Amino acid sequence: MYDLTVIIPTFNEEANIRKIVSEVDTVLSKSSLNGEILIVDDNSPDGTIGIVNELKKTKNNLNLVVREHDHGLSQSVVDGFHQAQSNIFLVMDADLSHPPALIPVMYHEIKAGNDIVIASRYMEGGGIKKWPFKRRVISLGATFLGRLLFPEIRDPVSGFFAVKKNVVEYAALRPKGYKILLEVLGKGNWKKVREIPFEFVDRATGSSKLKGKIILEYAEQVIDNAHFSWNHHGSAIWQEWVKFFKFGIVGLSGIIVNEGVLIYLKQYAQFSLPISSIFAIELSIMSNFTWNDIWTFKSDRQHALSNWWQRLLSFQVVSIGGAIINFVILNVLSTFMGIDYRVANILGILIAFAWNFWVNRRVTWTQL
Ligand SMILES: Nc1nc2c(ncn2[C@@H]2O[C@H](COP(=O)(O)OP(=O)(O)O)[C@@H](O)[C@H]2O)c(=O)[nH]1
Ligand SMILES: [Mg+2]
Repeated sequence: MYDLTVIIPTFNEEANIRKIVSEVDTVLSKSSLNGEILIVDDNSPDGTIGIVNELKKTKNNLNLVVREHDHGLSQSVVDGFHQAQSNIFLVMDADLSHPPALIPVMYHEIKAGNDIVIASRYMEGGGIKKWPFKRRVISLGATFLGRLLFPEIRDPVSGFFAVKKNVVEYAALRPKGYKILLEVLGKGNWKKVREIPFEFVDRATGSSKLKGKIILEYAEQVIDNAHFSWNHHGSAIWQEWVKFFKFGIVGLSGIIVNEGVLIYLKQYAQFSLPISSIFAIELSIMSNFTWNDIWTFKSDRQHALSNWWQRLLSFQVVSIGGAIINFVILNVLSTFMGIDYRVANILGILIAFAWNFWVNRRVTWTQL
């Protein structure tokens, strides 16, 4: 039994395969890890398979799976999960975009109790080198969609990650397309995830296999994962729906506070309308904050912005941003686009609500 299995999916990587295998092997032995290297190849017509078979003669920790059916990157990785001879799987590309030096770091993070460790491009210290503008836009779009499901995870579509066997062992993965990590996050059995930064370097040789069809498959996958969560209430996405729902209830309660305070101050305390309204709005923000802090995001509170004042301030600022969004959408849609102001306002409220939830989730009450 190995300490970990480095799973490398390949398709036509004859120009890179020697180098990646040797670099991974060096890192493993330098860090005294008894690691398996598992190449999962989709029956490449180039020299990849021949080279791996030749390397296998001198490296007995190197294994090869050649797939002949159901061609695809995610499918290959899942086959790798099933063939691996260890309890920790680490997935990385063959084209040297992912630095092998991070392997021991990720391994130790798993050993330290994390279920999933993601090498992230989109966090401080991470980045992407030498990527054409078009690739950046596609990647940011995919990341944004992924973050709608996992607001706290900065790079939910990274191709470089490690995972404990029991996270994926019985998971109903429906691998398709490129983004196997999203599938693992959506359907795997996990509690703790950790991200570490890295700089992605675009391949120097060979060509990318990313095509338009893969983008469509990704959109399908996001919807499938959202749908899956409706029947699996232990999943991270379901927990997110619950928070979204609670946040909505709190928002509705804020309307009552706002209206009640307004009527009280105006009618009984005889304040002017603007003054009454400012107090009413502010009190409803405070009340919303309190309910969200003790109810909606109860489980995130101890890890979130540690200081109560910081959370309150952050919530305030986000709420003001939400109010501005509401205002701008209402006015732009009704004044310039001729949309009925009542409809425009509802749209404004909904978009401001989504903004409030998402930004607060990622800033005010985030665990990371
Ligand atoms: N087994 C298998 N590997 C693939 C397939 N498509 C891409 N890969 C491998 O997956 C990794 C990432 O692919 P790449 O084309 O570099 O994607 P990019 O970095 O997003 O442009 C590389 O190691 C490829 O060889 C596939 O259909 N099957
Ligand atoms: Mg690549």
